[in-house]
Amino acid sequence: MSRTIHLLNGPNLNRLGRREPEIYGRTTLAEVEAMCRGAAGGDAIVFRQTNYEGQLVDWIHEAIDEPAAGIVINPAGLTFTSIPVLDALKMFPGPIIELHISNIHKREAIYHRSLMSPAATAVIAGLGARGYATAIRSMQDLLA
Ligand code: DHK
Repeated sequence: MSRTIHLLNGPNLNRLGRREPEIYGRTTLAEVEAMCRGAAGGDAIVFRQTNYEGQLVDWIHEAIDEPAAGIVINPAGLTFTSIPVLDALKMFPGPIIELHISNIHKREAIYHRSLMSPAATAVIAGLGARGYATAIRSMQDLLA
């Protein structure tokens, strides 16, 4: 049975590779997507990015209704502010991996408290762009 993993990205991640490379590295979002598709093997990947909170909420609803097997989400700055994204994630019945390229706990205090983590099965932070492929493989382990 084919299964789909939804990989959702929040604001400013469209500029990955050009955005504060000393923090986020020089890998572009397109390169990240290719890495994820390579890591996914037989699983289908829905890979999306938005700068808008409501669009992220709508995509989580799509994952709920499909239903997707799992969600990997980097909510970016919405991690620390968005109750609507948290509320949507709480409706998803499958595993959720919260992903951050940087180690948010080593950064400024505004990045230390994720609103998303109570809804997450697991959290990955600080592995850089390679964390996305790690998240895909970890999601497959969770789904095994
Ligand atoms: C990405 C962002 O855009 C920031 O707002 C977060 C996260 C960190 C990341 O490390 O992927 O603080």
